Amino acid sequence: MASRKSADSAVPAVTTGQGGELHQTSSAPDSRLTTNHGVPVSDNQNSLKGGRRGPALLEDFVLREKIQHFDHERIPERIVHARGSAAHGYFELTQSLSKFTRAKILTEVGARTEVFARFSTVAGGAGSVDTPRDVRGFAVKFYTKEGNWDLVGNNIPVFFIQDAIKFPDLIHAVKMEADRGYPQAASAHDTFWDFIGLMPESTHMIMWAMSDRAIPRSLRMIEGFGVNTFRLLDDKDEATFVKFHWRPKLGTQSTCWDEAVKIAGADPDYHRRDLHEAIAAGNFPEWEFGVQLLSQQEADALPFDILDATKLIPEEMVPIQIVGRMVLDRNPDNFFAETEQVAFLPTNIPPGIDVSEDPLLQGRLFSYQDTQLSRLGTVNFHQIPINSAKGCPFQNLQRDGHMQTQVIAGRANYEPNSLAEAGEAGGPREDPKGGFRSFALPLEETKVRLRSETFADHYSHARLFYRSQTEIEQAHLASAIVFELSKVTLEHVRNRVLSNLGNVDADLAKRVAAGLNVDLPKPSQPAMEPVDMTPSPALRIVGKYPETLLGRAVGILVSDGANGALVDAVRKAVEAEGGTVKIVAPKIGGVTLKGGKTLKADGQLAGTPSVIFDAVALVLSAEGCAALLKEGAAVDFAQDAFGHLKAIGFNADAKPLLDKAGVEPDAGVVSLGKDVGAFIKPARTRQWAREPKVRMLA
Ligand code: HDD
Repeated sequence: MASRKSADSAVPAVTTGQGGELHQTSSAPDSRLTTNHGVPVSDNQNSLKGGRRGPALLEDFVLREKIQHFDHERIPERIVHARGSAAHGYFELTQSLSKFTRAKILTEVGARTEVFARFSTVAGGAGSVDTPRDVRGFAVKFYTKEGNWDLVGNNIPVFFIQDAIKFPDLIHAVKMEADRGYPQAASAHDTFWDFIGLMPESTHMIMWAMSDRAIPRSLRMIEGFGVNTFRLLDDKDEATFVKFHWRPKLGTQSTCWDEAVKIAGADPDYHRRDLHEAIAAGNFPEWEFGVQLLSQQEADALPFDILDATKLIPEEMVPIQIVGRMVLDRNPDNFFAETEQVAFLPTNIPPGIDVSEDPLLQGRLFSYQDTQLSRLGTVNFHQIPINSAKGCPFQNLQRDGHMQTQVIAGRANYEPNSLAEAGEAGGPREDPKGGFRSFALPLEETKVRLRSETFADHYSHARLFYRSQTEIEQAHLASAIVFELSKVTLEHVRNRVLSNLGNVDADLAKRVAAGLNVDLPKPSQPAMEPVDMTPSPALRIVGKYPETLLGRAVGILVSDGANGALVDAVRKAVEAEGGTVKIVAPKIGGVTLKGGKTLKADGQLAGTPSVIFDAVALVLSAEGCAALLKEGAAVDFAQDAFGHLKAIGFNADAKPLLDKAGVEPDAGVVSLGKDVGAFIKPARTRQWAREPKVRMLA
C-alpha cells in the first residue's frame, strides 16, 4: 500500500505495514517529535518551570499530554487468555470442501488468505510466565473475502464444562483465590480442584490438562482444535457437522514438568521468544489444517453426543482429512496494537459455515463480543486495524459511537431508503443469495433449563484418553495429578477427586493415592456407568513426533582453552539438520579458545541454563572443567540436561563435570571424540528410556 508520507518533510512519516496497518515510523530520518495534535516539540527533556528549579507550570501542555497519555496506556487484560503471543501469516487451501460448503475460504484451492494467530495460556495474567501447566489458546483470524472468520480454539480438543453458564465458576475457581490473590497461573490449589471434584463432567478435560500437552515445548509444537462442533452449509443450505483441527509440522512436543518449572525462572518469555526468534530467523511455523466431517445420521449413530464439548470424536472413528495449511511468517510490528488489541469472536463466521447447538458454544457467541466492550472500550473495536475485515470491504448503516474513525459521507444511515432516486448514495443492501444464512434447524421442544441426558456420561472419554496413552505418558499424567493434589490443603477435596478417578481407571486412582500416600476411597457414583471404548493411539504424543533437529536448539557450554574445531564441528552438524546453536560461556564476553582465538558467547552460564535447550554439548579444556566443578550453574547445566532426558555430547576433558553432576552413561550421553555425528542422533529427540533412572513417577 502507498506511503501516506506528507509532502512536508518535517511531518512524521505515516506508512502502512504489510498487513495494511497504519504505522507512524519513529525511525524516519525526517521525523519530528510532535504532540498528539501535531504541534512540534522543542524540548523532550525538560518540563516548563517557573524558574530554573521549578515549580512546574500548569501551562505545560507538552508535559501534561505526555503524562496523561502514559497514565492511560494500559487497558483491562483479557479475563482469560490474558498472556498471549501472536504472528501474522497465511492460510492456503489444498483440497476443496465445495461438496459440503459454499464458504470461499474452504473451496478456493491454492488461494492464500491472510491470518493472524494468537496463542495464549488461560489462567495467568498478561505478565505471567509462559510455561505453567495450562491449556493453550489457539485462536486464528482469517481475513477472508467474505468477512473475518475467527476459529477460537485450544490445544486440547475438549473442554471442562458442557454449558456456558458454568464458565464464570470454572474461571473463578482456577484463577488466583479470591481472598489471597494467589496462586498466579496455576491450577494446583484448593478452589480449582474443589470445582473439578464437584463437576465430574470436567474429568475428561482434566486427563488432557494433566497430560504433557499442557506443558508444551514450543507454541510451534502444539496442536489446535476448534473444540466445539460446527456446521458446513452447501449451496442449498444442507448441513454437515465439522470439527476443525490444526497439526503442527514439527509434531506435538512437550517439556518435562521439572523443566517447565525451571524454565519459568530462567526465561519467563520462553514461548514468546521462541516464536518470535523462529519467525525472525525464517523458520516459519506451519500447521496442517484438517476437518472431521459427519452427517446428521452419522452423528446420531455415535455412542456420545457431538454437541457435548467434553467429548471428542476419535479419529479412528471419523478420520481427519487434511485440507489446508497455515504458515506464520511475520512477527507483529507492535505488540499492543496487534497482539493485545486483537479481538477474536466465535460469531465471526463467513457464509457457508455455521454454529451448532452445543450449549457451550451458544454462550460463547455472546461472551466474546461483550468482553471487547470493556477491554477495548467501544462498539467500534472492529475498526482497529488488526480487527478490520481486510479481505473485503465492510459497510453497513451502523454509525457513530466512541472512537468512530470512519468518515462516512451522505444521508443514507437507514434503509429502506429511496435516496438513489434523487441521485444520492443509497448505501449498502442485504444479499439474500450470497449473505450469511443460518441452518434451518427444526425446533420442536418446549423451553427448558436442564442438561440433556445424552451428556450424562462423564467418564468413558476420560478412560479412553488415559488408556490410549503410552506407559510414559500415563506415568506423567498420574504424577501431574499427584503434584497438583499435593498442593490442595483440603483433604475432602483430594478425596472427592480420588473417588472420581476410580471411575476413569482403577489403576490410575491407585497410583495417585499411592503418590499421595493416602487411602483410596471408593469410586463415586457416576451419573452413567462408563463404557470401555477402543483405545485411540492417535491421542498419544510420545512416539508420534518426528525425530528431527528442525525447531530444536542445542547449547554448547565452552570454557577458556576449549577446542574451537570441535565447537565448529558440532555447530555445523546441528545447523546442517536445521537446528540452532547457542554458545554458553562462564562470561558473556566469551572465551579464548586453544590457539588464542576468541569465541563470543550467546549467553552467560548463570542466565542460560540447559533447560532452554533441547540438547547440550560440553566442550571444555581440562583447566576450564576444573574451574567449572566449583560453579553450581555448570553442575546444574549437566545435571538438568540429564534429568530432562536430553542428549549430552562431551569431550574427554569435560568428563569430570558430568561425573560431578551424576550423569550416567546411556545412549544419549555421547563422547564427541572423533564422530560428532553420534551426538546428532539422540539430539533429535528426548531420551525417554532414561526417565526411570532420574525420576520417581507415580
Ligand atoms: Fe473463551 C478468550 C478459547 C470457552 C469466554 N477463549 C478465549 C481465547 C481463546 C478461547 C483461545 C483467547 C482469544 C485471544 O487470543 O484473544 N474459550 C476457548 C475455547 C472454549 C472457550 C476453545 C471452549 C470450547 N470462552 C469459553 C466460554 C466462554 C468464554 C464458555 C464464556 C461463556 N473466552 C471468553 C472471553 C474471552 C475468551 C471472556 C476473553 C478475552 C476474549 O474473550 O476476547 O470472552
